[in-house]
Amino acid sequence: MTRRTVPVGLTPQEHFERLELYGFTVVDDVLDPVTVAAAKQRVEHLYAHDPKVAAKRSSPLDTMHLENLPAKGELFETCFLNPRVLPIVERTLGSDFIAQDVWSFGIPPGGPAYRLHADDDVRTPGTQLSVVTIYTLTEFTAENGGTRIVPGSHWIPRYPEPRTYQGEISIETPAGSCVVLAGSVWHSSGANRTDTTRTSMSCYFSKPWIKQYIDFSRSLPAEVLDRATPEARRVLGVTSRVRHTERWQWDEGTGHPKEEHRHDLAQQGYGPC
Ligand SMILES: O=C(O)CCC(=O)C(=O)O
Repeated sequence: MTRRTVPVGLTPQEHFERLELYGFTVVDDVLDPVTVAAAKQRVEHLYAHDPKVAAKRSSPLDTMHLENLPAKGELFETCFLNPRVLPIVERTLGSDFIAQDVWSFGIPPGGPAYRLHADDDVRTPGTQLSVVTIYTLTEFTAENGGTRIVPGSHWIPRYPEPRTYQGEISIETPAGSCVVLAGSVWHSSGANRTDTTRTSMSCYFSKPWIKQYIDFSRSLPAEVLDRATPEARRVLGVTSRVRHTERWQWDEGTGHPKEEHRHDLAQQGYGPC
């Protein structure tokens, strides 16, 4: 049985406290086994066949990184909205948080640990600017590349050096959990010393005024945006994108110019809506 770094059955308040104090928590059993199997099959297919994964790799030991996941399968259009995880994100970042990107990291057999890093571009100890949520599609262990972190390092007003630190741990948890990290805690994927790939899907959230890694309003196919719920559209930043018209011409709900102005705007040379 997989060891668990964080006990099961914690309340949202207890998760929030762990995140605040230690910079991480793990929410148990957030995905059922059928969903885990379907997501794992899909991401592993994409690791093998999506040319955008290969484009970022120069060795079979390099991490397999899928970006813009909601464009890559219906399952991924809502995976980042888990109702047991989002309240922790909301409590930490405020109700207007957005997704920077939804991605997947696969650590192949023999893959080395990535360098310890923090995801925020500035250090703001005591105020979180971002939260990483990593859904485990295989178990995470110290052997297979489970996320390593330095608990409490989000309180330190500088970035890590490229070395190991005392107190560093590997997060261990079964498939179907969600590892929640403060974006500012020193962390990375670990080394995979097993013969199977460590698989995950993640959403990286931030305050709404931080520029997104990807503009989902333009990167997602129209049919994906059409079937997105109001909550998904807000989290994907579709309704908080920077206007390219004057305010009175803009529909905040859709993240596009108001229908009645589109023709005139196009005539005036405004770019595609
Ligand atoms: O996938 C992991 O274990 C770590 C992910 C990570 O380093 C990140 O999201 O910045």
